[in-house]
Amino acid sequence: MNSSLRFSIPGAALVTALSLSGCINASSTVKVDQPRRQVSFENETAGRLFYETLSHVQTSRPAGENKTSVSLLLVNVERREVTGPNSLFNEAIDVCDSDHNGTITLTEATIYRNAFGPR
Ligand SMILES: [Ca+2]
Repeated sequence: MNSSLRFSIPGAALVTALSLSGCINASSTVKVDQPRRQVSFENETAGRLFYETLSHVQTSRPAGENKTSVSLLLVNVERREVTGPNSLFNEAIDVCDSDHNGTITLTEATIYRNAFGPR
């Protein structure tokens, strides 16, 4: 068998597949997360209120998702970014720890629960 013929068969198959499908589609999903930030609580009650509210927020809100699509003539590329649980935790810390001193007081946890907790 001729070596140039052997290498042209996959190329011909690719051209045939592309012409039959009409375009090239590529999609990917990337999970984006970050390290969980350290935080301390004024007391056990503050910690419990924070985690109960965070649990409620996580179950009532769908995971963050960012979708980017690019289409050029015969090429369609789609990329999805899904936010991980540490990102949601850090976001909750940002909201709850209103003075950003790294300690969630009972007052801060109570305000967070009243704003985002179960009704
Ligand atoms: Ca604080």
